[in-house]
Amino acid sequence: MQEQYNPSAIEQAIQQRWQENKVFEVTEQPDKEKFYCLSMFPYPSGKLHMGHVRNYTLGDVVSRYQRMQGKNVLQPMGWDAFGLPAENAAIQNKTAPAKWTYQNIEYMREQLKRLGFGYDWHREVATCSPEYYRWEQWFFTKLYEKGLVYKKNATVNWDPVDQTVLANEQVIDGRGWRSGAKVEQKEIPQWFIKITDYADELLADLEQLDGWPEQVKAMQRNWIGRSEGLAIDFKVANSDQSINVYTTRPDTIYGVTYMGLAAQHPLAREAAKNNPQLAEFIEQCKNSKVAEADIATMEKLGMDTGIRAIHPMTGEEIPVWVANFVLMDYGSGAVMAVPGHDQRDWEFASKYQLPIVPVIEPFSGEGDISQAAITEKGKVINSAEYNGMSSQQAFDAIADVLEQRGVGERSVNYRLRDWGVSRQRYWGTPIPMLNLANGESVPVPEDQLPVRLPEDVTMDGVTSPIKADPEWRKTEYQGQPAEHETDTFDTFMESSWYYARYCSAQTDDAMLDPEKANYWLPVDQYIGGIEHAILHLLYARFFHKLLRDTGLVESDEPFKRLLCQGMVLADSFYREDEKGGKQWISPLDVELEKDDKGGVISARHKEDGQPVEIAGMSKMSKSKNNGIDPQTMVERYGADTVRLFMMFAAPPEMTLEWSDSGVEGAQRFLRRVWKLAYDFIEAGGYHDSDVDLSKDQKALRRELHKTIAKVSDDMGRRQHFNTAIAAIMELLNHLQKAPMQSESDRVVMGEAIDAMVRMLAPITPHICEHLWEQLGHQDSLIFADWPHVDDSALVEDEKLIVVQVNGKVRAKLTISATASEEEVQSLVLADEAVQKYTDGKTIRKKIYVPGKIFNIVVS
Ligand code: ANZ
Repeated sequence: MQEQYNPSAIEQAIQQRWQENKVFEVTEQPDKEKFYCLSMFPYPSGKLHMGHVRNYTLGDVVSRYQRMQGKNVLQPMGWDAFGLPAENAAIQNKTAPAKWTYQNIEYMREQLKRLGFGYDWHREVATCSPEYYRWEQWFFTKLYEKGLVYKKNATVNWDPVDQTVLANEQVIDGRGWRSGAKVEQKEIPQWFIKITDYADELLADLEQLDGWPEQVKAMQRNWIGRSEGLAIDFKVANSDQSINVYTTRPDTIYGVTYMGLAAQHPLAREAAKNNPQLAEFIEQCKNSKVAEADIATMEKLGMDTGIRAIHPMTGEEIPVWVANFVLMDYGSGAVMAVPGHDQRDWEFASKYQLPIVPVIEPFSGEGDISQAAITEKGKVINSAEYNGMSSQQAFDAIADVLEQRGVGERSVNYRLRDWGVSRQRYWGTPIPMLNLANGESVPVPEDQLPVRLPEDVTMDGVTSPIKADPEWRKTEYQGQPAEHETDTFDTFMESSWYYARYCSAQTDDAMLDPEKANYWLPVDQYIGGIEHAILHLLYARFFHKLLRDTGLVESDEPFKRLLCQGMVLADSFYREDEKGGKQWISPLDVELEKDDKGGVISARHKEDGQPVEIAGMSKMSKSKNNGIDPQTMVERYGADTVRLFMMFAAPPEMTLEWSDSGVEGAQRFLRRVWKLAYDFIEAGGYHDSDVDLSKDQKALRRELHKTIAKVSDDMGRRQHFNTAIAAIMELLNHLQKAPMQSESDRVVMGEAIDAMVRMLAPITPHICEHLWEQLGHQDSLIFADWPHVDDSALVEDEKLIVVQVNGKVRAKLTISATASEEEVQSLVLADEAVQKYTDGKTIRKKIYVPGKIFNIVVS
């Protein structure tokens, strides 16, 4: 064995061996417990960043740990390969998006292998390959047949100069990224999937997900946004029309002082016919796209339509306004405005001097209606016979009355909208629909799937190549000319079912082989970034239910346990340029001066030695030039060190601060492990384990088994790998101090090194595999058992009892662990050091804390 630890000499050889022996390739073994560990697949952007490394190290540690528990572990990897960045890169580099993407995949696959992640590569999927997306297309046509897919008009960002639709990312300050033209809102037909049909189930099934962070479940709940309310018809004065509104607060109905209509509301359009000013205002509203999230902060604008509505309780006439904060696609596109108790209504009323009437006295007694709306519930006032009721009582009473009169209906509303899946971009899955001459749309027949996306294209930066090519779309349907849909799917479609495809990646005659899928699913541990807490997870949960209802899987939910890892941060540095702008300097180019405690005193540029400004820790990003390239770190320190540092620096959910000294510390630790094993082997190892152990040897063994117990709990149940590593480090300190001269010394040492190597194996698999072999094991460490706790080793023969007299420590006695209280007492009282303080005094009290402290009170 080499005396020095040299990662580059061992890591690649070991990776090679894993690959040759296909140790990570798995098949279904019905008699063995399975464990499916999945990390969110990357977008093939070009190279890995530290966020990936953290995510994938966590997944690999969990996988290897579970394998050592004897489970049949599946850990796959693939590529979320469609998306806009490939189109931008293609324009910049004058290559086709496909070529750019496949090159990136090749490169990043090698990077993953170099980090030693144990993936079953024969299940690799790239979502841009026809073998993958053909099943997505097939599934979409099945959903169409089930009535879960429909087409409707929806607004898109329209660049009037380039005559093209823009993705949200391509709109910068309201203008097209390329043309600089003011972006307009345009309605075009688009495809939707009815996720709202599953809103109730998506909400209810969150209860099953015990292994998910509470915070993520709360985000899902809010996104689905179930509310209970009342739909009410307000009659329009001098007309037989009425305005239907949805409200969650019928208890405030006596506080309605005006109505608000969305700009696209049919009544608003009608009123605009002979009111050019109103028509112009509506036109303006059309061009400012409002996301629900912006409503609270946007400037509230409106215009009186001249229409009057009749209040259903008081019979009074109230004005009807068009208001920009009312959304057409929520509820019914109209609101009964209660400015006293709704902040949006309050801002609007304040601006246009509409009356604000308080009808609720909040339970807390707090709030000033002249400053802001009082949104808290409370006791009803100014509301005729309902005065004095609570909000809840008034809700029920008013809802009853309006329902009886046939102008109200209790209803449940969801904030969740149907999923618009049409994108006007090129680099995506072609939507498998045909447009017929008569205006109808039909799904592409199954035997004509996949609808292939041409890969050998030139991008002009404006129009999607499949839209620009008049030939591509031409086809036939039942002998009649027809055209292929030229829109592609939202890329969330591909990431909604990849986890299932991995289970049956080689199946080429079906989307999934149910037998295989049901063996592996659900995923036991899913790991990824919190940025996917809402949409990706919601869509994947939705798809799983769709797969279930198509008979392809049996479970209700795709991911049993979820871990969202924290961000990776690094120090950032800058210099100001002449214009006062910040020039960000890579941490690799900066030399730090530190005080004795490791605190940074100053920072200088390595090149010119001149000082640079320290901007503190922030997320590794291009904009702050503080990304640390994993490749460079692996080349410098080896994969094991990078992995160890990542797992040691913070618990998984917390942010992780990159630090050079931390990485070096990780490397030093591995050197010490290596050295200990080297010394042990040089000392001759051991040959006869049937030896009697001394007190010290037993104590060391106890230390070892205490560590195994803690590390097992930290790694398995708590998933706190950093404290597991800390415990192993402590164990190493003990081992380094222990002798190796005698055979019995080495018996204990051998057991300890063996266990330590196994405990570190999930985290630093290369060095451990090498040492394992050097220690004389024939079989790979990959399939070794996790070390077991020997309970008998934990039993202590003797205990240290602290003796206090009148609260002061006067003696420490080592007493047999099995001694009874009487025996302990007689030994304590007979002790010379104790007698010095008790002689000639009266013992008033004796208190024994078993195995720890003996208290004596004398006077
Ligand atoms: C009167 C009222 C009084 C309201 C009050 C709230 C507080 P959630 O909980 O999100 O479902 N609303 C209804 N349709 C709307 C639309 N198309 N655009 C904008 N706002 C709309 O919200 C339901 C509430 O949002 C409804 O209850 C309505 O305002 C508003 F003290 O009605 B409320």
